[in-house]
Amino acid sequence: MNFLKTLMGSAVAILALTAGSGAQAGEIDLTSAIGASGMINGATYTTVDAQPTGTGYIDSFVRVRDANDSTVQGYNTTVAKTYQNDGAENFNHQITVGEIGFLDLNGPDTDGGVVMRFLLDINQTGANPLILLSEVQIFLSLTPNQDNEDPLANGELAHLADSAIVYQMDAGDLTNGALLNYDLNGGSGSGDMILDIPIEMFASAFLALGLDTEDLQNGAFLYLYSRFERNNDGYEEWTHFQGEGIGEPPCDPNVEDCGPNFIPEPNSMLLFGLGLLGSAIAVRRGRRWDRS
Ligand SMILES: [Ca+2]
Ligand SMILES: [Ca+2]
Ligand SMILES: [Ca+2]
Ligand SMILES: [Ca+2]
Repeated sequence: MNFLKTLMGSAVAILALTAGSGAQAGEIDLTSAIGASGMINGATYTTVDAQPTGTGYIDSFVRVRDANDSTVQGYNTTVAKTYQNDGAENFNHQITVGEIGFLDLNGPDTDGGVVMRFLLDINQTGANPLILLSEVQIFLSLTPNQDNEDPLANGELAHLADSAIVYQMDAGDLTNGALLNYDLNGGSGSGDMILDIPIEMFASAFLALGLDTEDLQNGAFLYLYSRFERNNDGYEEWTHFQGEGIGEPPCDPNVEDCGPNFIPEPNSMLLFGLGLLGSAIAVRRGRRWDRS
């Protein structure tokens, strides 16, 4: 199919939909209940239960922290301490569109619903559990692991080379934000909020970077920049749900596991390797066969 053409048509529809629904502006309050949700500039922010981790922790690709600063920011790169990203490369690194992939939230028989889904895990003190996610910028770039940390004026895009913007929370309204409550999901490593970015939003970035094949699109490096205010205590970190790359049927969470990646503990990793991995591969192969 002509993917880009489909995307552009859908993008126009989404823009019209967003404009017509009086898209929420300003700060959305997600502090009171699991399942609370709000939309900012076409992306959906939803608080979630702790994800079932077994014994593992989420396998983040960007982790931001500095216990002494109330405002922290960062994007995924292996260049340690770019802005306030954590120095650990295994939790701050390049990632591609194809490695994250897409989910189809309403299944293949219903139009739309195809998103890239991120999971945010926040860590605050019990005494001061609220934190404000005050900016999100998602870019595609041809160059991984950049290190520009120029000071950014409010609303200014991060200075990333060879890049095109996919999504900005603060586009059109600097007061946009999502207020979150650590106490809804006490503890670390299992997630507090999901962010859904519709696939249609990628179209203009693909075009701007000249990525006109599925392979090129899947190979584009994705940067997730975020900024937090009222920060205290431990780090804030992002991972993603596991979707399928462009050209594959998106993962359908109604019938299969598209959950976030976790880091299994060594003993569970062994069990996984001996048994579950084999059946998981069989299931995934079966799914592809079913749909081809
Ligand atoms: Ca669908
Ligand atoms: Ca948490
Ligand atoms: Ca903001
Ligand atoms: Ca924190």
